[in-house]
Amino acid sequence: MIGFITMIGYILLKKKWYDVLGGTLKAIIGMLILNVGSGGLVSTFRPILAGLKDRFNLTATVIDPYFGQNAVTAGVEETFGAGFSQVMILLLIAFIVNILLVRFNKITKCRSLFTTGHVQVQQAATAYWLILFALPQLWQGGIKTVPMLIVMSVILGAYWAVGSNLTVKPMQELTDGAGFAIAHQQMFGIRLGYILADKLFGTNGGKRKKEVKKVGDMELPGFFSIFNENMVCTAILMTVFFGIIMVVIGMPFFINAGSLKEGANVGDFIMHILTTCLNFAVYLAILQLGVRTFVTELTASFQGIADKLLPASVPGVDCAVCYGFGDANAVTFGFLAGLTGQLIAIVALIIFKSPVLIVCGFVPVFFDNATIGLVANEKGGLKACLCIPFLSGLIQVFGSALIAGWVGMAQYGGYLGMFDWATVWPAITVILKYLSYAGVAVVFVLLMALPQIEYRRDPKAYFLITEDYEAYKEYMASKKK
Ligand code: ASC
Repeated sequence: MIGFITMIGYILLKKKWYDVLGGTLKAIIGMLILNVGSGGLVSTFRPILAGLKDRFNLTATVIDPYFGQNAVTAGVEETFGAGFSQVMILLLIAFIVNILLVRFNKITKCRSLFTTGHVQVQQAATAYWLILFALPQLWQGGIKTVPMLIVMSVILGAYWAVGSNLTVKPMQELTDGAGFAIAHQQMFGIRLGYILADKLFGTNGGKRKKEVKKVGDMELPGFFSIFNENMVCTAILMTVFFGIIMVVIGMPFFINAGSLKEGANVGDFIMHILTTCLNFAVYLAILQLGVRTFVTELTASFQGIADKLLPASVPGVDCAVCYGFGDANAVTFGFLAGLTGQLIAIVALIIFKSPVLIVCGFVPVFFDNATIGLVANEKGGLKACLCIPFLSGLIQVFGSALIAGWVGMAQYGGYLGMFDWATVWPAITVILKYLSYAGVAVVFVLLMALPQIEYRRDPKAYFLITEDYEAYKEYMASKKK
């Protein structure tokens, strides 16, 4: 998808054929490098967190996009006998809705296009289940499912357009105008974190005189100065956190899983813990290299699309793309704060004997909270970078427990669990469930109102921020005087 968009963009900019080829290859390779990094993180650390479930013999729902997708596939086939193909049609129509909303952004004010394919598949599957749960009367079977798919697509497509649009301002500020938005699973979380960080810990839109101490501004003395170096910081913190978790899970688990040999001793176990944990820093470094490789190609070529096809728009990309910007340590701090929040929430579920138990999955706890922490740090400094992801961790677990239990996904063992899917989507499901068809209109209107509200606060700045960031900064500075 990223390669295709880059190619179209450069062709529209009338670049020479070999420049189109070179740029497109660089964009694809950068994206593949990013996938090596994020895939490595996920495949190494997901089994460890999921191992907690086996260690304590819990019947629990894992919050993770892949577990969620498997659960939905199983549930949909069992309940409706419909296969995954309907989900793919839903995805396609929703994507067209997103394109149209951006194409007509003089009216809709939507400025960003969702390009993160794997996330679209996961979300289409989950939205399919949630909407059918709320509006079972939509289900007619055969050709009569067309109206159902259209209703679903309008809601999902509006969520993609509006959600990624909410991240435009936080991302332009974080990256000093790199020209992309986030198209992922915590887009409302990003904007909420941005607003809360500024209001609670920052200058409150310039109204409060205050020096915001960001993660990168900290001057750590003596021994602690080594934490200023991102690789060292990540390596030490991950070794402590995941080291403890791995010790708690115990050696037999890793022997069973095949990552330690039969008859391994304590020394082997310690070596395994060290290499696993240090690999966190390795994958993070790979991920950032991938970002640097493709971001400039994608955003430069997207100019062609913004000029000719989708005016004043930016591409919406994977949340990991922003880890190449801002204070690198904010990624690590945000993650650890979110993990702490999730673990506390899980203990609370156990203590209060919740009928649905949650186990944290790596993807929500890392990618949501690292992203939210990075944005919060930019606005509200270190305190925001720790407090807001902590809160988000609590919300992810409690929100997911409620929705997964209510809609019956918990019994299939997984739920998507990312921030927006523990907050915004449960709210959408409640509205649809209680207002029925009128709820569809209510949800659509509420979503579409968000870009309108942001636009009305400053119509000139609103499109300038994507069209010409330098001019936007000058304009904002002149407004302050
Ligand atoms: C997700 C998902 C992933 C990660 C990845 C982060 O939601 O399914 O594999 O986040 O996109 O880079």
